[in-house]
Amino acid sequence: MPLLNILHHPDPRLRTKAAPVSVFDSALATLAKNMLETMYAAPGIGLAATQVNVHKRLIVVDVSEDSNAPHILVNPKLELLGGRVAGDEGCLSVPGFYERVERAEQINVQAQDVTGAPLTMSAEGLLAVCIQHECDHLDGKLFVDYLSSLKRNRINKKLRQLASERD
Ligand code: QAP
Ligand code: CO
Repeated sequence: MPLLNILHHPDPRLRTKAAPVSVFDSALATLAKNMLETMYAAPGIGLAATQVNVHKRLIVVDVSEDSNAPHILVNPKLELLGGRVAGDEGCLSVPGFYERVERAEQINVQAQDVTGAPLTMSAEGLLAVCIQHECDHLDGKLFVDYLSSLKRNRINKKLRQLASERD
């Protein structure tokens, strides 16, 4: 199975708002499978379709120790419940940087599975944080948007530098 290419911040394509999925075909299932494989290979705990330059509302997450609890969420809708947690977040599209971000501690999620069947789940802790982070990607939002402009500008500068050294 091929690994997908991951876009890196500040690529403007990461700012695209993803469209709802309406066709639940084998191409969608293949995309979800390849996203999981790409996430595990990184290694990472979450990946949104936006990050592989597919602008559809699809995320994959797995925060388990043994990489054996994948969630594929299509057209996810979040309900933020009680509690705030602050934790260090990273992102496969912002490689090498981890910063403190505050999120809701508990959430409910309404989504569809890869066949289009409705799916609901509740999550807390790291899983809840990861789902919120990935859903942000579908709206063109990155964790660096929550940081001070000083921190964000430093990260932008460094990543531009690294990108220019590569090509
Ligand atoms: C989102 O991020 C997340 O910088 C998923 O060099 C992360 O999987 C939510 C990664 C933390 C909550 C907490 C990042 C891999 C992976 C890097 C990831 C890197 C290699 C990030
Ligand atoms: Co991310």
